[in-house]
Amino acid sequence: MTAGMDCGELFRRHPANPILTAAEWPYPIHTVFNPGATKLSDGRTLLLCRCEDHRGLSHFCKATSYDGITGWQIDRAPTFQSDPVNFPEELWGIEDPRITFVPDLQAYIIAYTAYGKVGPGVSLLKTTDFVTFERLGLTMQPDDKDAALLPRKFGDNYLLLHRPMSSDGADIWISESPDLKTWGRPLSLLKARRGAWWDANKIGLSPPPIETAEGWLVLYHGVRTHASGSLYRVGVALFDLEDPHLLLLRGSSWIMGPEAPYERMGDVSNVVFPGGYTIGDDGDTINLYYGAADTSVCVAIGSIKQLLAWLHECGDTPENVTGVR
Ligand code: BMA
Repeated sequence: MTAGMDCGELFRRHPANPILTAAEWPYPIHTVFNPGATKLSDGRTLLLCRCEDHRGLSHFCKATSYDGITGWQIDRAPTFQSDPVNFPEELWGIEDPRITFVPDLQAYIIAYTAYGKVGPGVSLLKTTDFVTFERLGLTMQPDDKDAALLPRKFGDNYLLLHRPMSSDGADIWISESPDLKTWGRPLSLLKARRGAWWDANKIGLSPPPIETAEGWLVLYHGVRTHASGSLYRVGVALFDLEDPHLLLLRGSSWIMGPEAPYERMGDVSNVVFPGGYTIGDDGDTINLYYGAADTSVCVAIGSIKQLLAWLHECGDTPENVTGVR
């Protein structure tokens, strides 16, 4: 284990990228990006995409594909839209869905950003078919985003990772709920670093945590702010399987950053923003779905084994993590 060692990038971009753009959409939209993802019981990959319309407001639209790369069937109208009359927290749209299948409920729980006057907040949706949806409402008070649910209860409670803004910065927190409606016991889980680090001052959960035999792999985005704007990159940490509050390892270098032209240029340049993944039949291959430059949907291929090996080689145990205040 070498603190600060540059261990390189871990995801391979698919040559078909970008796999979805506004040009393919069956109805007028401006951009499509930051999708949530899941694999359906019939083997199809489902992406719940964030689509920005020509007013600048976002809604969700689903696309399904048998191979997760090509042949996308896209809903011919928005799949799920904001309802600002009944849910004022959605006045300016809904953004960045993350999907978790919860076996106990036999349902998908989608955590998303409800964007309203008091700022972005985390809301939850429940669905079994991605056709009809039940709103479970705002979890905690805004400003909060970048949330995903873990797929089962730990003791009596579900656990939600999220990113509240506080006077102390933008770090990842974890909160619990017995019923997905009442949330409490917020605890700081992973802190942004400081200074020149790639993940200085602002981090947030990327897709829902990936369950492995060694623990929960948490991919997170780090935001480095420069004179010319922000750079969104992806890093990785590992948390205990039985108690996800416990950090086991954290990488020091990023594992994916904007490099391809479709990531370097777009509405918001220099952004890779993963929101979902599927795991291959081998139990190892990760298809990581991400928004590129807030403009298109892309996929990059990785491996659970490689991520774990990389963390053992390049990651730091909590007492050795540097750069955090
Ligand atoms: C974050 C989120 C994302 C977006 C990113 C880059 O704060 O709002 O939806 O992709 O900024 O603009």
